[in-house]
Amino acid sequence: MSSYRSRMALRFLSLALLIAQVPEVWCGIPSSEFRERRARLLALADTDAVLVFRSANGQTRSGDVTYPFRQESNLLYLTGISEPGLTLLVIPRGADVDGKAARLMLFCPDDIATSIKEMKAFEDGRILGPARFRQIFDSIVGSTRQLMLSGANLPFVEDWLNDRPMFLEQEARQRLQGKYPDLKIRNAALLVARLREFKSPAEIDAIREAIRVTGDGIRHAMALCRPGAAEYELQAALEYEMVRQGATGTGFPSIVGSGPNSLILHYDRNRRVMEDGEVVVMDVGAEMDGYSADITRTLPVSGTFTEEQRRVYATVLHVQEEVIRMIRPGVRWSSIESRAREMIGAAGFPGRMTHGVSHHVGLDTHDVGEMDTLREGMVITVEPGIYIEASDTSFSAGYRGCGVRIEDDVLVGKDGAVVLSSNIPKDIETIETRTGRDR
Ligand SMILES: [Mn+2]
Repeated sequence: MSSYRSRMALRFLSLALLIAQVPEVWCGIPSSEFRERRARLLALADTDAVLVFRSANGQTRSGDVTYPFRQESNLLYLTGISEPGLTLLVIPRGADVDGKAARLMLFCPDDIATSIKEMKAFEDGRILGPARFRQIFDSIVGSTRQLMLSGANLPFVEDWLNDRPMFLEQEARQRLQGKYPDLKIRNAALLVARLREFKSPAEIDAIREAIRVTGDGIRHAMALCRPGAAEYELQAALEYEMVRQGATGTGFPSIVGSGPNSLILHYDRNRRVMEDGEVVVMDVGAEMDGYSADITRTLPVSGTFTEEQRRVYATVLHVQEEVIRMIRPGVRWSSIESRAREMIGAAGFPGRMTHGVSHHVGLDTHDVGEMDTLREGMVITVEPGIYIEASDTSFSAGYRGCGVRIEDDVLVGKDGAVVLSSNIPKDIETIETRTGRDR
């Protein structure tokens, strides 16, 4: 057999294995909740609109190896089905399909359709073969005023040979617009965001579970932290606990930044060997049933903070606790943001918080939703930080090259904040006692 033919045979085999996999439906959220979400979307959407949600594309890593598949978050929110090749069509006014009215249609390959039917995961709509999409879409798009699209996040491809970005989706939209000049094409993600920004009890449970295993990972990493250990040893301990307890992975690449890396907000190389006298920032989150945790703890590598590090840490902790106390429905996001900056400035570190103090957390680590006023049912992070560059001569040497961030996930409850990650240690005494305990 030529090497080409054996390669093709191998490729066919891997394709066959892929097809034989049972479609994955996230197990933590009941199918009744997905039905409710679709009903709420139908009620929210304009009756003259048509909404289309499309699976994420698989991403090639190299050759025929792909990155782990992650479903597009809006389609995941509306169906719970984590498979490529799906299209969800939502027609609030209804359309005639084979003589019967339908408002929700899911287009998918036969094998997946069989499993979805067995799992009763789409009983409020019609399940149709992928080839039917074109036919049904063409029959309704001419009489539609608004087309709302949400698909794989593919804003542009860099055409580096010609030094220009290529906006593929824009091109696709322009073609459609040329065919239907009166059609308004909008972003369906903004509409779904209005549902996603409030978390149901089942979603809060999923986030709590993601936080619980993240906390176990942090405790494990804390115990192993010592001078001479590499950042990746802590990463391994963190992710070991997450995966061991059923997490599907991490919601984002684990950040384990020691010494100078503690200043790099999205540092995820994690290759450095940690030294005595430094701090290490661990910003991590497990993914459970599609939902992500987002927790940061900062440790003294040796198990004891220096005097300067202790002062920075105590300031960040004090600011974090104050912001958490402020949280309740009706409070403006801008007021918690400005209060945090004001306190950090007053403590002697003006302008040294180089990022926002809070964001939504959910299916996406940086989840969707408005950021104007806090409302009951939102889940947000509270993550002040202070970062003093090595070159910052307005501070004495002991402060320089040190970054501290403390981040918890908080439910905006009726009477105030419910800290979902409250049992992950952050007070100085516990941090110092537990760091390096298993050295
Ligand atoms: Mn965060």
